[in-house]
Amino acid sequence: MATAASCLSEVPRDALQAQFRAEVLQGLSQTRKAIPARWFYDRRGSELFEEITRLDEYYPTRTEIGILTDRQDEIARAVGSGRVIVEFGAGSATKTPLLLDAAAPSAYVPIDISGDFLRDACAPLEDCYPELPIVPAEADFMQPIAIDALLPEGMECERRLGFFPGSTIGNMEPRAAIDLLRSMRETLGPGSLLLIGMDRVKPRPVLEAAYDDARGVTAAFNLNLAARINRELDGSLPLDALRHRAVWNDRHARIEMHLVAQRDMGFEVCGRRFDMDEGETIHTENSHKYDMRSASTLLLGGGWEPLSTWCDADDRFMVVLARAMSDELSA
Ligand code: AVI
Repeated sequence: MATAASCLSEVPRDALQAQFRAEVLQGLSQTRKAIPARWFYDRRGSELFEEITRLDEYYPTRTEIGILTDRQDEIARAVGSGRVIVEFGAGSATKTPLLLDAAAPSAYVPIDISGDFLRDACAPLEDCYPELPIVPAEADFMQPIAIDALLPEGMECERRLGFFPGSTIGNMEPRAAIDLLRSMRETLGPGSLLLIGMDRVKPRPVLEAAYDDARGVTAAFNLNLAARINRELDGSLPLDALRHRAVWNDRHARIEMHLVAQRDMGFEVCGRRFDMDEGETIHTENSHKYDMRSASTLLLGGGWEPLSTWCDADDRFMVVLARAMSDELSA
């Protein structure tokens, strides 16, 4: 019953490439150079991220999997069965089956901007869940998506459960995170639920080690963004003169990743010239961390009322179930 290849709704590659070009050129032209973190995830970047999730220092993935495993029964009771599960981001081979087993959905819709990654993620699920309609959508989930058109006939009215694991919400500035939550509410519709992973604030050494591991995988992940610009935008960033830095910003409750110039340098991207002084940085990622209060404030701002929160024994990570608020309440 799996219908992966046939239901892909393609995002025009040219449009995506034009957006990458525009955002990189704009980001490098700012006084404080910055490039949105979503451009990390070409094929190489996605592979490196998978490697990060297995690092000793990087606790979020295994902690969240632990919560989803240990609390599977409670989560199952809270979400009920028969909903259409919409996962924002290509499903992870480890997390998605935990939810599919718990929630017995009527269909599964993973949404991801990378068609290649989406196809790879769906193939094993199709084998494991031959009866489940799997409807991948290659799209930018930052915008509301009309998934009705993709669903098998008669399934348009089923209630939906959004799944957004991994604390990916933390990679957005609070304002953008709220916009995303609102757009998810629109994609999922009235009566929907959202199960979302959120990383918690914790001591600086634990956080900084998680984003600057001893094996240098996170450094390679960060540097791959510069390599991608060189590959795809005819860039000449000197990779050997850029160094990875991860630092906790207490005021904004976030880990920041930067690429730091090791010397004065000049380079080109798409024929445009840019300069960096020694010590100047390109800010490549924010990873916000939450306490109960800030998590709840963010969700309410995005139109979602928190219903239940599950944490691990060390309070490192939380999985929150929230309910879509009505338009009047969330305005
Ligand atoms: C995808 N995202 C939630 C990761 C994070 O922890 O912010 C990305 C990441 N960057 C460096 N390591 C992991």
